[in-house]
Amino acid sequence: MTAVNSVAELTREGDIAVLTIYSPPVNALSANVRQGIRDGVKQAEADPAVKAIVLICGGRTFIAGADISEFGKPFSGVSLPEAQDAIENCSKPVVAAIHGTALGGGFEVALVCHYRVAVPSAKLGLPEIKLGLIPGAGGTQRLPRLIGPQAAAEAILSGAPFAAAQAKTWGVVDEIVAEGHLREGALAFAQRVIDEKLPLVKLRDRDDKVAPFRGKPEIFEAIRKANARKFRGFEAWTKAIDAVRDAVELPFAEGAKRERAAFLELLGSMQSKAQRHVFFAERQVWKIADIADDTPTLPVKKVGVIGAGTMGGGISMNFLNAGIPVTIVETAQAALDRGLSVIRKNYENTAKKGRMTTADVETRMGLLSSALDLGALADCDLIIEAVFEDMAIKKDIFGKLDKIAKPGAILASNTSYLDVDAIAATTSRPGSVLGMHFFSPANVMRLLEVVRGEKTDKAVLATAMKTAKQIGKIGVVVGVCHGFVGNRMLAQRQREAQALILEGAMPWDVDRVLYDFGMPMGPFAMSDLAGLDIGWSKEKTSSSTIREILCEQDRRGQKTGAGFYDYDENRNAKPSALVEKIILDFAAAKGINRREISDQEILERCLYPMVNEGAKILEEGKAQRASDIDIVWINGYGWPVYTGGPMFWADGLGLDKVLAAMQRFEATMGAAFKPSALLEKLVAEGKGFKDL
Ligand code: T1G
Repeated sequence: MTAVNSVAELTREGDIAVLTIYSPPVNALSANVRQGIRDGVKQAEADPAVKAIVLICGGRTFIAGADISEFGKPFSGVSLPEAQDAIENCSKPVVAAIHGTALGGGFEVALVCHYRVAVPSAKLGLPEIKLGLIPGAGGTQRLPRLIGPQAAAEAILSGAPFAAAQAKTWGVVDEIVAEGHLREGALAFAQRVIDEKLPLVKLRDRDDKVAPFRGKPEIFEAIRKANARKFRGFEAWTKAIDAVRDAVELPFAEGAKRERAAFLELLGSMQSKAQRHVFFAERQVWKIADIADDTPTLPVKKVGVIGAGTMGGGISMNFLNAGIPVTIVETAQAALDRGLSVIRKNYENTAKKGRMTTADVETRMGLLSSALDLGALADCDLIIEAVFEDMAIKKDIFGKLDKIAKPGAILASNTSYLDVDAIAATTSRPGSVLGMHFFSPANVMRLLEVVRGEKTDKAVLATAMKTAKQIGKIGVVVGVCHGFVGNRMLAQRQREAQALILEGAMPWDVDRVLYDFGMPMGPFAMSDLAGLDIGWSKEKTSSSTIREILCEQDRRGQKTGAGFYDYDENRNAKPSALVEKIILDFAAAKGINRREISDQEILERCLYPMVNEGAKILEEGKAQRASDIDIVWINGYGWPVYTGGPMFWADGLGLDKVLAAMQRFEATMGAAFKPSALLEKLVAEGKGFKDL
């Protein structure tokens, strides 16, 4: 065995050299790995006894891509293209042996090898688009030459990994070898290459898969059209399509040069910095400052859900999808039946779309039992209350659960706002109580705010976070305060949105500005979708707000065909002259002199107070880190990932700009805009939230 460097070693099996890369956790293409590949291949090539080379990785996976943590830092050492050239121009065949996830630059290294073998469980892919990038080491030029431009564009735009079997079908992988026997399989394949004198295949020389599409720009127009909506606001995707087109229209060298230039431009872009920030932020959320990663957790084999409404049903589906049995409890049979039929219908709709089989539907429904009595939850490990947002009701339920639930059971409330400590105090086991705040629709939205009570045991919190991961959620630990993190910040935006339409804007102006910023929809369209009458009371209503007036006129949102907007039969929204009149009359009655309000003012008044509230949340310790707040907003409300989330976005703007605006607004509109002490401190120190 020869050590090539600290992460690469060469061993010999007969006349085959095995170059093993071992750089945990994922063999990312750090400077050492790039150098180890180049030098290892050159050393093996120079050895006359060597007839072929196998490139394999130790640990959990083949190379999983460029080392994202190196991005943005000064480049050093051997470049990736240099390492790739050593392989592609090697005078001896190089066989990539793939397990785990060959992603991004890792896949691009495999593509310059002359052959590729993989175990069945291996996955391959080009996820660069998720980092605001395009493949930057030949992926956009070699993959189309292997599988054609449409399949390659789909793989690059989706960023989704594909299985070894698909890779074999495409010819991306030449052979699937036995699971757990990758090394032997790769050596046997390499021996065959030697014995049968198979050629040194260079994908860059292939033309048969791209030639038929030359001179047909309409193909790329179609791909652009098909993806425009999904990628609204993003930058990298059109460059990815251009690069694939170049693979069809240009010689390899020219196409590769243009790909590299586009990649480097995106690497320096704000969008890519934002999405790389989110990549690491999504991995930070699981780390809890005072709880060790290996804290023992409690078993969650059986879950109880109280309430079969929209939330209770959606919450139940998460566990059923993960194969965990659920008992759902309601107070009345009709409500229970309705809840169960909604769950079944959701699954059947998914099956109709081909995303699951009818057998899956029955398997999931088979895990679901129901009852009208809380006693049915006595043997549950985790019980999630998802009833009406009323503290008295929740206290009553937790008081009863305390007597019913088995010792050690975790009692969670799905409350969106309320004081989890007060709920816990109604039990004799506050250590077992916390909040698990799902976001509607609960079976779709990834975010789960895990509300840590004053007395929540560490093992209970760790179990809730582990459960979040198990059901495919991204869990964020938040502290007890009104609205926790997401809704507490949302309240700031809602207040300003309502004020703005009295002062001079119209709902469609506010919605347009926030939609153009990148939100999935604006606050008024969102209210219409959710229903304006949530929490509205026919008996108590007194035309005291625009919303009350709309509800009084039966304009309760999309479900009544009218709310802030008028809706046609296809639920397409359009501004309403009637609502405009209601707003003008209401403002006049209040003596408000309306004025022209700029888009910039709308944006600043809706978003800066949210950032300021986020700063207060950090000051109060209700979130562990600013990037957790970014994760909450991206995954709970659709904040555009290409801005990195509210706190990263504010850092990018410059907190001094946010502070100055808040001070301006405070001077004219009062205390709601009072800057937080943390915001003032950071600006005074010339720092950002990232420096916390
Ligand atoms: N660079 C640096 N660190 C990485 C990394 C990477 N590419 N991938 C993972 N890590 C770290 C991660 O931060 C975590 O660290 C640990 O590894 C385990 O990751 C030229 C330019 C491979 C599917 O986008 O998709 O190549 O928190 O918790 O759930 O064209 O990691 O433990 O300290 O996610 O088992 C393209 C990104 C880069 C792949 C494993 N490649 N990684 O998932 O573990 S751009 C990617 C993943 C590129 C080329 C371009 C996943 C995974 P820590 P993990 P996992």
